[in-house]
Amino acid sequence: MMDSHSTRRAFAAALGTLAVGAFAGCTGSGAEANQAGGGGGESTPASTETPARTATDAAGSESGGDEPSFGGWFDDMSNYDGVVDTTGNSEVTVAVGASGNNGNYAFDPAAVRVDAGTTVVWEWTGEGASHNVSAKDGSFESEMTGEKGHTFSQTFEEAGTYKYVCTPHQAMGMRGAVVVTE
Ligand SMILES: [Cu+2]
Repeated sequence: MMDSHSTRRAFAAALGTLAVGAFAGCTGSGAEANQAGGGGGESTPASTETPARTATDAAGSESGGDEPSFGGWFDDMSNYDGVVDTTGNSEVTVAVGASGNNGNYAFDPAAVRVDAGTTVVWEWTGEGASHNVSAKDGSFESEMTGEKGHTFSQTFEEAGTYKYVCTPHQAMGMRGAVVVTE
């Protein structure tokens, strides 16, 4: 022990601070690694933290398993804040041209949960140029307009998830979904 210790000291003295950092990182031996400070000492705890965080995140999203994933439908969207529960209402309003996605390129709420038989009314804010409401499955499609106060309605009788977009702004994140429950 004493021998290798003094040998290290000798190396350190000869090679300078940079070499001490590298050497301490390799051996990982307690006090000496801490004394070496900077480089090697800091990177080791950081790399053990990263997997711990990932595990926490994974557990978190699993516990929210009630939330539909939508297959990444709402990825890269600034205004998506989960599915808003609007069950218990026969009519639900969604703003078209709400603030979001670097302008007025959002539906608000982006995703709503409604009872079967609910009528969703999309109401145009008049902001962010012309928008429309277009179902991915083609089951409904509104006019393309920028007129403030314009509305488009669709009554959802069948349970399921209905994704829709604003055709010109879908790539910017102007996407929505109606989740219809029984
Ligand atoms: Cu739009």
